[in-house]
Amino acid sequence: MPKGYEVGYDAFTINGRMLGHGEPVRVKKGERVLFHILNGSAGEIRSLALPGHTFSVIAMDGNPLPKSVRVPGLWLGTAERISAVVEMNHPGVWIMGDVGDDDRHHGMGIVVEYAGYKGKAQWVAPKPFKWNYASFGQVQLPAQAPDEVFDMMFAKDNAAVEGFNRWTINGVAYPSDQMMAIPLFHLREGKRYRLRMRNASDDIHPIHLHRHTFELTKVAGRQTSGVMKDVVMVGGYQEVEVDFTADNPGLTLFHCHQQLHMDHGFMSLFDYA
Ligand SMILES: [Cu+2]
Repeated sequence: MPKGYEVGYDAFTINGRMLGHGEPVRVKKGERVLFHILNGSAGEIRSLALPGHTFSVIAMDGNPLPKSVRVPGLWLGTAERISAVVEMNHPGVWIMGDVGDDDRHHGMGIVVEYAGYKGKAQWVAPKPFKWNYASFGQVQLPAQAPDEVFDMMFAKDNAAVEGFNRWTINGVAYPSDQMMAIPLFHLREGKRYRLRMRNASDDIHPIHLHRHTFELTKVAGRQTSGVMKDVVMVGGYQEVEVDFTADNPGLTLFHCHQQLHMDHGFMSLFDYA
């Protein structure tokens, strides 16, 4: 099958400025700096590294983690938020930027400048690292059992909508001309639900549930608990399970946060009985 169209980008910014423009982040040796990072792109997944430094992640999507977890770099799907502390213990003038050279060369970075240091900002590629949400949770403590499980299969019809891919959840593409489509998933207030999501495509989907916070319970076969989020990336051909309590009656949209996927079917509606 021919592949569908994708969107490309020419310029990338942090706080509205491309790398090399705007003011650097000015720090002093010994400081602990808390970064609140939001991936505000409509369609891009981002990485972020700062040469010679590590990130202690303390919160995801605004929810504190059970414990802080130190990682060499960050990975954020569309609309994800990470709060992380960086100990400034490696003086110099550095580029904090995307590990993808092409995106960084097109602006995705910001200069971190230590007091007393001048000159051209340096980039050093970090050692490869694998992002796994389960590392941020509690492995030994299984999540509470749900009252009901919803199985969800995400699939792609290549180039099916005027050259763009069409996306389906359990075989249904959300109709683009009907904002109030028929709800496919029904909730009862107070019950705990598990979404067992299976990605039958090779794309990564940053999945978002409106009006609720979910707990990650299984990521690619790894049990976890205690990580509360509202966006989670489901990798290509990966399975992810999340649990949530139905505690906010009303119509609730569930969708992939990749705008192009959402525009072509990747949404579904929950309602309360
Ligand atoms: Cu998607």
